[in-house]
Amino acid sequence: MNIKEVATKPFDNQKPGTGGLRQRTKIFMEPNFLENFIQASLNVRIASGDKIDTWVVGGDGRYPGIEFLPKIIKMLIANGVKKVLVVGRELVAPTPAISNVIRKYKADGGFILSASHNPAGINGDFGVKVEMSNGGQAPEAVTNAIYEDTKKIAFYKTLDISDDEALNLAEVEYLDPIKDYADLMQSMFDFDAIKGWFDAGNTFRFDAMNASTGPVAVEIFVNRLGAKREWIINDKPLPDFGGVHPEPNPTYAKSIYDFMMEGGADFGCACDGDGDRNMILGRGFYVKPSDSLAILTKYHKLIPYYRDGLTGVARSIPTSSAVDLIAKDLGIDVYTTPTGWKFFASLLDANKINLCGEESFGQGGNYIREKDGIFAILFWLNILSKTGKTVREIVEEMWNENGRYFYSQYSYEGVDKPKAEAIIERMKAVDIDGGNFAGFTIKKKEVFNYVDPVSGEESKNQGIQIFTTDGTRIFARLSGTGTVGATIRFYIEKFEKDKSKFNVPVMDYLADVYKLVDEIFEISKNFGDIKPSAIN
Ligand code: G16
Repeated sequence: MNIKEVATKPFDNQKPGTGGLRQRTKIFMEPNFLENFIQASLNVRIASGDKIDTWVVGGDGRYPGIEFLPKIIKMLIANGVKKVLVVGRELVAPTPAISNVIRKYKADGGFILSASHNPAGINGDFGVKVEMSNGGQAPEAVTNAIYEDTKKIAFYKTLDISDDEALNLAEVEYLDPIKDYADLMQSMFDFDAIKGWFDAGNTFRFDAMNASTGPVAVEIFVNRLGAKREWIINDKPLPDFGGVHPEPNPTYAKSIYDFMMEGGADFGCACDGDGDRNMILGRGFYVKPSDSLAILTKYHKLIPYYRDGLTGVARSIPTSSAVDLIAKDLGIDVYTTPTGWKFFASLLDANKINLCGEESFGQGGNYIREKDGIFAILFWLNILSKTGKTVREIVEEMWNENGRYFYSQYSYEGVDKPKAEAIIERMKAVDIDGGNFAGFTIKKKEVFNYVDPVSGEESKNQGIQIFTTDGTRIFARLSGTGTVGATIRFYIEKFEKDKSKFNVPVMDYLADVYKLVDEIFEISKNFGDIKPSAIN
């Protein structure tokens, strides 16, 4: 085959964020933008002596992934890849299913064409997640090296053949994205018990948000578990996700949220664009992702896969401390990592943990190296079917036993970037320990720096953490997944033991903490009369 080198020039906007490289779709479509990033990723793996014999390419079906596929295949083969495993003819599969393929077929790495929960289409976002042989995202050392390579790249390698020829090369194999993943889930959860829960007349609603999880959800919930077909909504994957913002939270998945708040079904749930995030809802009840992680930890023994127990659990540092109380009861370790699923990978690889999760609507385990929306939903269904309790009962019982962490995550999305960065920089530098603000006394402020307990790799400046003397915790960081301006995220929590207060609405309970954050971070002072665009 004719390998050719195509001259190219570096772009200055190819720094990978929390979950791979994300940019506006139109930027990704600029000549050589995709090619440069793919080549840089391969250069780094080749330079470090890694094998790149087998490579997986998958995606969440967003535009223009399928058009990018032949370009990527040509580059992979030209760079020495011997086998390209494409997940699904249409390139539609949830990220966790793609992670599973990498592990199952012992691939050396992969590319997932997805910008996750970001909107899709020509006016939306596109992205590439770079995956390692463990089925997890490249660690920071690798993404930093890729970024350095993008700054000096001079050419990329490709094949001198047509797109059609590339798609039909003998080296290219197309895999069924659904069966392997559905089989994996069936091997982990008690499908008979869940089927019994549906047979008993319990009602369900799953919103695939017009994205990648629809076909898998139909196979698992309807074909294998007996849910009614009409309970799976927005299940046809569309290249622009039908214009919705596919982020499963009360702000962007408002229709299923409202449906469930009005008591529409016994259990409701949704997944994001690439199926790694989930939202859990009971009849008239919303489960915060941090509480969800604590519940999964508490009930893990009901899940066949976890029958032998947990080795340890992990949460990202901005996630609420609810899981810590459960872990203490169980006598297992809790690790706290920076935001980003890639930080869990080394702990999972070393078997220090086998369950983990984040406030950003994600939980997962050691069977793959990505978070997994359907996994969390099946986990909940398994718990409901085994306990016979409702979602509300399960969560309220945990609060009654352990106390409740009132928790809120809220974001100012797409704000002026220099201003947002200046706010964080000022807070890093300022000495506020012992100071009084909005009726609170600051006990301690610190910058969160992380050292991976397995690899020793250091990740500095992962956010700002503040404790007040009354036990309130505030965490602040800039999002690493946005593509326009900057997004400032705040995470606040306060522990309550008094049961009579458990039903106070979260926003009322934490009202004075929102004011405190505004005052110390000078949000209104900088942005005027601004309201958070998403509040969970
Ligand atoms: C990605 C990472 C998650 C992380 C999230 C944070 O999620 O995989 O581990 O929690 O980003 O996003 P941000 O930096 O915007 O707060 P995803 O679902 O977008 O791939």
